[in-house]
Amino acid sequence: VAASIINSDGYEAEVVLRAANNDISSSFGKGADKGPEAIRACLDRQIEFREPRTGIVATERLKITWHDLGDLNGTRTRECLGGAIHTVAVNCAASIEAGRKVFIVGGDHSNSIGALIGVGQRYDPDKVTILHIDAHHDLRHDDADYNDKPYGNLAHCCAMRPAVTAGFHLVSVGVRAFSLEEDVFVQQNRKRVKAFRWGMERSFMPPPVSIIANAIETDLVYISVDVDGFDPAFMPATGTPVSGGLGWWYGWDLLQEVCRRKTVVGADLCEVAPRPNDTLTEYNAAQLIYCVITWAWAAKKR
Ligand SMILES: [Mn+2]
Repeated sequence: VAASIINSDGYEAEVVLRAANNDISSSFGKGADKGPEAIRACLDRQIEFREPRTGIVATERLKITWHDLGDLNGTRTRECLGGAIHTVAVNCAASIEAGRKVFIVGGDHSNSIGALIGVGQRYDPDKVTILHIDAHHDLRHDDADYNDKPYGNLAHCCAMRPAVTAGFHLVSVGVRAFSLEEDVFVQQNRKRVKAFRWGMERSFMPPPVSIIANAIETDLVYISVDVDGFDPAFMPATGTPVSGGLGWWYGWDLLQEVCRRKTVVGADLCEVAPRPNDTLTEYNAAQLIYCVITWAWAAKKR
């Protein structure tokens, strides 16, 4: 049997990759519910075991399992979305309680709502900062302004708002498409929300990653990656692409710096919507997941 990064069938696992197959509330391009399966194939067959920057082989240090939550779409009603979020929350809290590291593999970004409910049951939200890479703030109150069939405050465009309301700190990076309402929310919540927006002035250059890492004031960090935060050159297969996002190696630098400095309590990566004859996005997503596992958890295991 060929070796896979998924090297445990569960019982003794230290890291749980949890497949959250839902795409109920995405607002434009569909297909994020097929993301986990495509990412899994890359983890099984394509990603190198040796992380190139540290030389660490995470699978030699950690037992990593895959837990598929099954089809979470149901009949794609708001009730189903609430159920999906609840399922993610319960499973996330149980894994943390059992001492496991959780990495949610989405699915649309509403999965973060569930994951952070689960994290908030184990950790004081005031002691946790969400490092949020995304083209969008995801701070809408609800999706009624653009959605014909509103999913209310559970939609993927609201992914970060309940967490801020619950008391988590938020550092958003790469934001470059947002509503007036979200802008006002950021201004009104400056104590909890810091935004590093991309391209808001002429000849924009991204800040050194140390500036962003310095903006994280807590030791505990939860990482949420919406792949549309990266430039679509690297992450083309996603429902709401926006040009001019994080560069590939810049994203590595940022994630590596934060993983090195901080204690990562959990993570998610969402919004991979695979498309035919193109594996770049799921491959890059799988690579980022494996990098975070290596830098945040394997590198610190002794
Ligand atoms: Mn998002």
